[in-house]
Amino acid sequence: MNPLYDRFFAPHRDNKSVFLKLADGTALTYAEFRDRVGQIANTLLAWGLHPGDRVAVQIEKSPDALALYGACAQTGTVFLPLNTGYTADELSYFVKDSGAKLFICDPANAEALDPVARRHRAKLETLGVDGAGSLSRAANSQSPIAPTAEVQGNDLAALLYTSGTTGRSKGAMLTHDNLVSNAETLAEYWRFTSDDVLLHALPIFHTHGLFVAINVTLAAGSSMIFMPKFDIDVLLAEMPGASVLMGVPTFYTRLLDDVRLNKDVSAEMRLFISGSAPLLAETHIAFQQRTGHRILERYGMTETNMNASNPYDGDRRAGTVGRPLPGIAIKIMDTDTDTELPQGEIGQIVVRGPNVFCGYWNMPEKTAEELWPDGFFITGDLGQFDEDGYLQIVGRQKDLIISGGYNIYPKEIELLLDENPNVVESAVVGVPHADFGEAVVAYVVPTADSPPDPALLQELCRRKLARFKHPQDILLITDLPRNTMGKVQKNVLRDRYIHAKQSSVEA
Ligand code: MLC
Ligand code: AMP
Repeated sequence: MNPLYDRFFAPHRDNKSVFLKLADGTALTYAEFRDRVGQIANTLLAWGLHPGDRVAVQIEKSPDALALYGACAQTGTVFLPLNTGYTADELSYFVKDSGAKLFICDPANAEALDPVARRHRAKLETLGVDGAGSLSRAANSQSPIAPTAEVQGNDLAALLYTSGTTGRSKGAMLTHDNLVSNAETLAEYWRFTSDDVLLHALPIFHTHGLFVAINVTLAAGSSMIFMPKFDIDVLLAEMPGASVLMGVPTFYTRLLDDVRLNKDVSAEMRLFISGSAPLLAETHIAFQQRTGHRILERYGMTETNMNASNPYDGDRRAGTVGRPLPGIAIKIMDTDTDTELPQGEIGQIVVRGPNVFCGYWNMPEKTAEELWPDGFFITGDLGQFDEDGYLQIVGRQKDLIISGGYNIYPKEIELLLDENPNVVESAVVGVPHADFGEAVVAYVVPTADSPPDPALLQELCRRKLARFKHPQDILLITDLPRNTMGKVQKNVLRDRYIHAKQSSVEA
């Protein structure tokens, strides 16, 4: 038995229908894709990988990148996808912490990442787009028929790192059963069939673009228009030939900013899905007015896959994420007393179901804190249920910024800024951003004698952190505002920044 491979890859062995429509106008059938999965699986075996070994990958979006995911499933190895924007410093932590046996990167980065792989004793191989790289080359001479590793439903299929409030990233361990159960639930809930054509413009190193988009497509045998990245011109040009779009809210605000979005261009579409960050009710309403489509908003996270969704039939309510998905329980808890709150009251959202991960890699204490013995996981999000059972997310208890659908933990940036000898302390906050929803701003308290140069601090961030984490502003401040408990009042800093911006615009 091998739940992920048996369910999503093996059945397509003789399936001659199209799996991927590619940017160069070519297409890949399911059968061709499954053969490629087999060739890459044989390559992993030839390289000495065993079930349970971690395969860390930082690669661009390509058919072979997807086939590598399938090959990890088939060989029982653990797929560890990493954001293509991460710097060598960031990657070093993931390779070390996971104990990855194999690290696959883009050929263009191989030289720079060789020291990282050597330091942590990982074998470094490459995979580029268009068949470049040592993995693709090695796979070309392998048989498409590979042995399928015997794994159980509770064995690990993937390790996805999510940053933590302490600044240290945590590896969320996702099992075969987690991934299979959630994709099957979603495919049915959103009525996916083999007639569907999904517009795939998301990155494939996160839950949204990988497990939601790819697994749901594989589960239903649908096709995908597989775009290298979000590109508004390509998206609008392809829309008449597609039926579903999955996107973060920035996709929808950018579409609305484009006059070419109208009822005609979206006439063949049956479903627009949004998630990963809050979709403003005004975006939902404007989209409906322009296209006649009601965006279906859902709620999920790395540790749990998808938890709640607006209905396919029935009322899709703007500003809510719908009801718990079938088989998934969601409760609203009082954070002080750990008791469940009645409908209508705001509290911490906790989730239980076959979708919920089995813990953080090598972090038993952290796992025990957030994953209770009764199976409920503390999401760190705050919400309330309305009288019809629709969940509304009203805020976050965790200190987190979401920019264009990417999560940024302020603590990670604060720790970096605090390393500068001329910085006493710092506070990083999320401020409204018209395109990305939120942007990063850092406040820094300088030492009395020699204040740091904000330009040098920016340079430090550029060197150490992925682009999407860079502060748009770094500002000096004499003291951080604190409440009576001594906790930094980030809301005060946020308001101060917004107010200063407004004043400068008015002036
Ligand atoms: C790009 N930039 C960003 C950014 N994306 N900065 C902050 N936040 C982001 N998300 C930077 C670029 O490097 C560039 O810098 C500048 O901003 C302008 O870039 P752009 O060309 O306009 O951006 P683009 O490449 O079009 O990307 C925007 C985007 C992309 C929204 C399409 O970020 C994206 O695909 N986001 C999806 C994230 C996602 O998949 N999240 C799912 C997580 S899973 P410069 O220096 O070049 O000007 C999860 C669970 C769940 O959350 O529920 O789904
Ligand atoms: P990640 O850790 O990248 O998986 O991000 C998960 C977080 O994204 C959740 O805990 C929420 O805070 C946020 N999120 C996901 N979907 C939504 C949504 N529809 N509305 C608001 N926040 C969301």
